[in-house]
Amino acid sequence: MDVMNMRPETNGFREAISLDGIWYCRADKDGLGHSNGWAKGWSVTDPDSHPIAVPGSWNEQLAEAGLMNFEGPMWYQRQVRIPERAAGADIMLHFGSADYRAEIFCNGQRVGKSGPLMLPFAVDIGAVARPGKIITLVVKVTARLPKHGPMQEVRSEDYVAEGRARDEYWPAVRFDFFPFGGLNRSVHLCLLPKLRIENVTIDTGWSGGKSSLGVSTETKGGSGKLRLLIDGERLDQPFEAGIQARFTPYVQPWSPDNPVLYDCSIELLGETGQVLDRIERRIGFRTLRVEGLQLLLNDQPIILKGFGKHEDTPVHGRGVNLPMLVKDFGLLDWIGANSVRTSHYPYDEAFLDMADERGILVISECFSVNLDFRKISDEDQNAHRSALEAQFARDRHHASVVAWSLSNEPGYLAEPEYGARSGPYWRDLFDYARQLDSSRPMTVANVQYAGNADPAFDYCDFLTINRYHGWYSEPGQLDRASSALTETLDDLAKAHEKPIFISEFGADAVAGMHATIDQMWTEEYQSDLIALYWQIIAEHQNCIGGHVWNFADFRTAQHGRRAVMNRKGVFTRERDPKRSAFTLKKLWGAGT
Ligand code: GCB
Repeated sequence: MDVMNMRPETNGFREAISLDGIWYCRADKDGLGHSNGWAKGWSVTDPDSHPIAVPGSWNEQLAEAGLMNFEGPMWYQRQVRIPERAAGADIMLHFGSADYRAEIFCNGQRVGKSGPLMLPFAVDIGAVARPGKIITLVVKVTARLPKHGPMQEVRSEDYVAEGRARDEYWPAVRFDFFPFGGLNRSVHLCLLPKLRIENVTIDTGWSGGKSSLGVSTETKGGSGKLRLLIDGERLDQPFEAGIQARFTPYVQPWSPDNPVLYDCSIELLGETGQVLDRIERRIGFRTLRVEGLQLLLNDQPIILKGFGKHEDTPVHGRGVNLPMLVKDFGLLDWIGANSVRTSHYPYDEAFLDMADERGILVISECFSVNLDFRKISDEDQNAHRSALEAQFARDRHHASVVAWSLSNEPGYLAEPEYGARSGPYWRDLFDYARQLDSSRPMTVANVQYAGNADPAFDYCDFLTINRYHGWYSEPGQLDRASSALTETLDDLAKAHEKPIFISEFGADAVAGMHATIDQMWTEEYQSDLIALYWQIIAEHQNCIGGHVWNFADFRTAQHGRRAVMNRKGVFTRERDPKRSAFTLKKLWGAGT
């Protein structure tokens, strides 16, 4: 397995061929796929073989085939013709992600597996793929989480160990988002030069009226000098692989008001100066940093206005849905938002490309949810580190990514015995994360029931809190919710000289439900609660903004607390506005 920070790209030196389209899949309900030889492929006319769109989750696509709640393994197959021109190239497969885990087979031979969850990986298929020939590509995907990872999962394995039926519980209790399975992001066949650029790190900044650019590049298959071009213009002398080259190009800063991007090319040069390989990225120059109680973007104070989101759309599930991506950015603009947290996992890179272009400030979150300090092990912590490495490697060159969230709602801190474990855990993890990237603020989203004394706060650059006064506590009581929130903010402000960001607040509203009183689940209650929170955020000296939970309604596992979906969306799952959307549009200055 290769954790690739190398995106599939096509230029004169490398080629990425899309394998998106209709594949075939087969549910392995009895775990007999291997013994049945499915790794070699199967006849797609078999009655239990289904056509399936990639990218896309299998759940809603194949609900009528009884696979809505299927947790995997699901076997995918398609034929791939390896072009004649692949001769002399390294032949790789690149997956945007396979959720949550996958093993890859070519002509029946196992060629690799996925890496950190919800992130890209690549496998070298050169040993099997022959130029001019067709291969049978089979991918075994499971939506079950691994045994170890930076999340608390109520693992179906644990239920089985307790003697209960797996199906009795799955997927009812996993997180508050549906565990959509499948090849949710694009798949590419990549032809790469044998001597090539790998593992590029690009960091940009803007402060004191000056840009900064740090680039480090490794090569594979040999060495050579490298050259950097911005918008086609060469910067300085060629530089060596493996060291960080620093530049201060004459450019304009990137910001939400003026999201200026530049084409950055890195070229690998041969002995006589000829170009052997090239990679291209769109980059922008900006710095987000904390000073006192403020958040400064390019040295100017900024208030974050926006949402926590999910990758969740009808039928696609967690699969990339480009028309909806375009619409969502249109709606962010319409409502006057400037910021999004990629709750609760790294999103498809197309989201970050669009955020770069549209000037949206992104807090990029690691897939770490409900970390359970009662059960935490070294393996879990190692998995957390690897997840951060892979996420930073993929995302750090994006101008829009201005902060990292290392985790959402680590739990059980309130129990003293477990609370004691979390301090050292965060100290080590923040240290490690800052060694990887010291250029951005870092934080962890604290859960309300863990209280205000979270040991993670000591290591956060700004405090991040998810609060549901007026919903899970003080239900239906906006006055009490208001005092409880103010008290929380004052407590935290007293204990820490740091800015505070409310990364989640909101209320469920079923579109079309109305009332003249403070009635939960109505559009009026959701709208009034959001307006109340925003007033408190705007007035509190420590507050650097807030994200409403959630941008849109999203599917969850079935649960008595959920009416099919989590209805905290300001837009419905289809993106129709609820009353709160118009309220926010006014509050965020985007007009009426
Ligand atoms: C939270 C979680 C989020 C849930 C939300 C809710 O605190 O971070 O994943 O969806 O609450 O609506 O319960």
